[in-house]
Amino acid sequence: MKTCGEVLVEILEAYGIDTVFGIPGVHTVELYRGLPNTRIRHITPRHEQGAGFMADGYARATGRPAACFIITGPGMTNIATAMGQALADSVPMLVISSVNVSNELGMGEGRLHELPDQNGLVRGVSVFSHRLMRPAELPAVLARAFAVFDSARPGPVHIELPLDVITAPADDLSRDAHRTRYRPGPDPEAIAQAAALLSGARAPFVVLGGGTADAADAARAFVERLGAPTALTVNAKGVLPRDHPLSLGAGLPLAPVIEALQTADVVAAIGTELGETDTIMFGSTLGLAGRVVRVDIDPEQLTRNALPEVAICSDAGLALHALHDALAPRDPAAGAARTAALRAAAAKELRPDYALHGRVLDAVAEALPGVVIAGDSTQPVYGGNMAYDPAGPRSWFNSSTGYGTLGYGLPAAFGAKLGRPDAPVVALIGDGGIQFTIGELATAVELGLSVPILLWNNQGYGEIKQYMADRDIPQIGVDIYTPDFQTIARGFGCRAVRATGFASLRDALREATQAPVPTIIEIDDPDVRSWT
Ligand SMILES: Cc1ncc(C[n+]2csc(CCOP(=O)(O)OP(=O)(O)O)c2C)c(N)n1
Ligand SMILES: [Mg+2]
Repeated sequence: MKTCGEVLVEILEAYGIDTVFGIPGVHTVELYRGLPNTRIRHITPRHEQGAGFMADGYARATGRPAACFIITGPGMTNIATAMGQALADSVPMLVISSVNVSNELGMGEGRLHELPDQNGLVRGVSVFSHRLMRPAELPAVLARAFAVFDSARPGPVHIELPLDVITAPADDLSRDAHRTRYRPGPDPEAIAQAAALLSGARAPFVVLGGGTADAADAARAFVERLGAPTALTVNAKGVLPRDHPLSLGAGLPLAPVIEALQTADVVAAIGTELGETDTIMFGSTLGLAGRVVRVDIDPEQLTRNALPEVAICSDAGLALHALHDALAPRDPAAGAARTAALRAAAAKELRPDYALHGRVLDAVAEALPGVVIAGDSTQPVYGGNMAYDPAGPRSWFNSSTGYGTLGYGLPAAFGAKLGRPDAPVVALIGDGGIQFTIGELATAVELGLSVPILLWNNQGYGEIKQYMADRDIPQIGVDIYTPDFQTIARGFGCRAVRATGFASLRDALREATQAPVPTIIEIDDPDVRSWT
């Protein structure tokens, strides 16, 4: 007789889950009993936050969700931050956990790992959090989770199994996957209205968001037909080719581009929440003067940060196809000229340190064609958000957007490498951020991941130090003790080198992708300014 825990992994396999990140405990061992009967690979991180960040990196690099197996209580509080990041950036992730015995929940009797209300705690960082009360609920709740991943705005989903349910007999359950397999398409009336509005625009402007990451062809055809300058949010980077005449590249947060967006007579915002971390307008509102067309798969997102005149609730790719077909072609020359002028104006606004970060990242892309860069929340990531244009989608993502947590970049790169083993994958993280999740180096050594880790060492919490200085606030708590990362890396079994110039960086990167373990490539911030 198979238990609910055993059957669960069989159903996960039917849904195409091939990787699970987890640290087993006495409450989750029943999930492991059935694993050898499947082709699912189990990865053991060193902290549940690492599990969540790895699952996030895996999903962003591949577009497919991974699962996490997490113990009751501390496992769930540990992964909550990673779920918060995934929720903010619409990243699919399936978190399966245990919870205490169902008829004792909420009693506060001090059971091992007991929380007063685990379900309630996790609800705030998930699309939904379901407590499985009997094995028979399993097929329906997994179908619901995958309906979110396949056909809605994705995000983390949590399913918790009470200890008595995880061990309950479940042999009779169907192992079939029930997938929605469709993407909701646009209403023809809304498309007609949007096309009329866009056709009449004097100087339209397009913003593409992360919702277009898998709709690059449709996005390109649409903006070419409309002939509009097009800005990309961080999570849409690479959707238009970097040298496309209508692409504003990474320049969205720069003042001339923001101003063009704010003053355009018609704006088309596709698959974006128009959030403040993409416009770097912390605490202020974007304020669009023009008429707005929005496309989003989530109706609530259609109303956030800018109320649209035409709201199209649809998959981005399907709506872009329909809009393209409904629009009469416009002369692209005017749009291209506006784009070139905006690009030139934006380049002048780019801070010199951010321009330098862009050059460092261009050197990474030159050394490693097709590179995927998973970044943390560190200065060269902010710089890259404004100055680096990756060659394609799903190849630049970081935790400076949305939830904005530290410690993401290292495990996210490892997760991305597990999802795309043939692609060069690089982590970009600061000396502060890496200390949040540095234990995951052991995981990557164990797995033999050839991941170069660009460690941006400015001896402290540089961005916050600068922020305090700019506001005349005493710089307290930002000059932290800097350990010897070279020795630490070697102690973990990693390689460790220093980059001393652009050529040395390129060589180090190429060597690191051939190594059987991760390589820390340390870049000293003051030195990099004199790199040639
Ligand atoms: C979990 C968490 N704690 C605190 C912060 C606030 N914070 C944002 S950037 C930053 C500095 C990070 O230092 P480092 O990783 O060395 O990057 P640097 O700014 O020096 O380039 C801090 C403390 C945060 N974003 N996330
Ligand atoms: Mg630092």
